[in-house]
Amino acid sequence: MKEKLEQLKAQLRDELTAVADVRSLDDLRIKYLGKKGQITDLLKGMKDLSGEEKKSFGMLVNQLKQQAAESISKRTEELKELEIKKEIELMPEFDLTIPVKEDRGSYHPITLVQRECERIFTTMGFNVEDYPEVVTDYECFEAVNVPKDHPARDMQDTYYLENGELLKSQTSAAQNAILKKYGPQLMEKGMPIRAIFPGRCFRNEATDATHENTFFQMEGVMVDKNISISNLIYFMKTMLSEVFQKDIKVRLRPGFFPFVEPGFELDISCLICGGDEGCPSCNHSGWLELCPCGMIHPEVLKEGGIDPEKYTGFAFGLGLTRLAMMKYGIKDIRDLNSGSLKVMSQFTDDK
Ligand code: FA5
Repeated sequence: MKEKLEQLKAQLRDELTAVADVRSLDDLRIKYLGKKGQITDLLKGMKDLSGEEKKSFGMLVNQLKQQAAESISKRTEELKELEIKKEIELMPEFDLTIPVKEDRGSYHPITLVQRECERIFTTMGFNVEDYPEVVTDYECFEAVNVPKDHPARDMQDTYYLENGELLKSQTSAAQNAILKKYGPQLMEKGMPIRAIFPGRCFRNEATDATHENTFFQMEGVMVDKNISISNLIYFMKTMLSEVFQKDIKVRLRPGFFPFVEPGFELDISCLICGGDEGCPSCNHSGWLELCPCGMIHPEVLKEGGIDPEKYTGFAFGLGLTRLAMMKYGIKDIRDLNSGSLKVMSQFTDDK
């Protein structure tokens, strides 16, 4: 048995030196240390030895087993390093001075209209604000005059987290924080609050050509002394004529939102069918609900720490995703979330 042990040791040493790649080393490991390997066989063969022999021989075989494992792993490391070196030698040389192919991607149509709206409103003195997508029930509803049992909650079902927070169903969720942030800062110095806050909204609803469960809105608020509906109409008109760079047919009709009084629905004539015939993109009505708006409800101002006796303001909730549809002639809103490069790469920033 001892002879066999010595013979195995020498044989393993020779084979380890001869082996030239990592994969063959693995075969070698199986040959010696695998379930049916030669060293394993030696251990199995010990059953016929006497007690004392078993002890001394067992120790030697275990030593050999450990040495074999160590030398195989050492050799594996050596060979891996050699293989890397060989690969590096075979690599073609790089010429860093060769000009790269400038095949840049394009911006998503929603990003394009969002940036355009931000540009338009910042030139009119508005700040652009960011706001989280996960909000509390207070931010999304209660702070904007929609208490827990209000029927208007039925219009905006959304997705709830286990901790009771929710994915915001409307950018109005940021109104209260914005009023609180800018109220003391600006109003006490006699300056108006002017802010827009674009953001992704979520609603648990059936999708169709104009409804998605994930879409973008851009909220805007302006608060000062003597702000009236005419200011609201001025800003809405300016925004639309700048975005479309042409006259757009618009209609303003009464609309109910608990956070504004009075409230309006601002619709634009469908730019896909021209507004005459009606099509799936405007729900066959010729008009598209784009930007509900109104005068901020006194309760919302009060909750935001602003005295409604002294100040008034307007708010609007522009449907950015629908605006992108109209601006770029996209017939189905679902294309915008499709991730299809074929569809999305057609749009470029024409500014
Ligand atoms: C609101 O979300 C109000 N927070 C807007 C508002 C703000 C009113 C401030 C008054 C003052 P509404 O649910 O109608 O309102 O949504 C506003 C706009 O978002 C719609 O006109 C539409 O353009 C867009 N929108 C709403 N739901 C979807 C949807 N499922 N898919 C795509 N766009 C949508």
